[in-house]
Amino acid sequence: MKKIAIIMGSDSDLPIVTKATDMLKSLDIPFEVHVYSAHRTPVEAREFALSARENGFGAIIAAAGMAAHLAGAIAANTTLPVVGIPCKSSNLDGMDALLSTVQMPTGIPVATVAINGGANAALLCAQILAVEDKELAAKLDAKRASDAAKVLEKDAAISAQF
Ligand code: RP5
Repeated sequence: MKKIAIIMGSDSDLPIVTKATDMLKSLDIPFEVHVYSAHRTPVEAREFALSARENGFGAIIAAAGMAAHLAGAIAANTTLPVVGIPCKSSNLDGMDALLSTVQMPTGIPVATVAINGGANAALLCAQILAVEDKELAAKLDAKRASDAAKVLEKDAAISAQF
């Protein structure tokens, strides 16, 4: 199976990234985690992106806050799918990072999840890998069924109160 790369702009993004690593672990998907910044370590971020495909990665998650150019900078240097997580880390409640991540120019896409959406970033990468992996697709189907069953349990509990 291909690996997932998770790059964060700062170690202060780790609480959001942990939501992604927890989800990847639960699906037995191999991954690596790194801190590379589009602004503070642009050379390292670029070199990682340029070599990611030959290093066995199938998709890259990029998590950053504030002027969040990391996902776009990674995407500019690879044709692997890049999933951006805008992190809430400033006085603007994450809107700064959301717009910086999602508003990519035509030709260099970044699949942007919700502000702080670490779990969905991992699930989207899992779904990308599952296109060619029936075992992983079955795990994703099972998770959906389990999640639905939990909601129906809550429905039964709530409706019984009224
Ligand atoms: C961004 O700036 C990082 O992704 C982080 O979300 C934010 C703040 O970084 P630190 O000042 O906490 O290192 O580049």
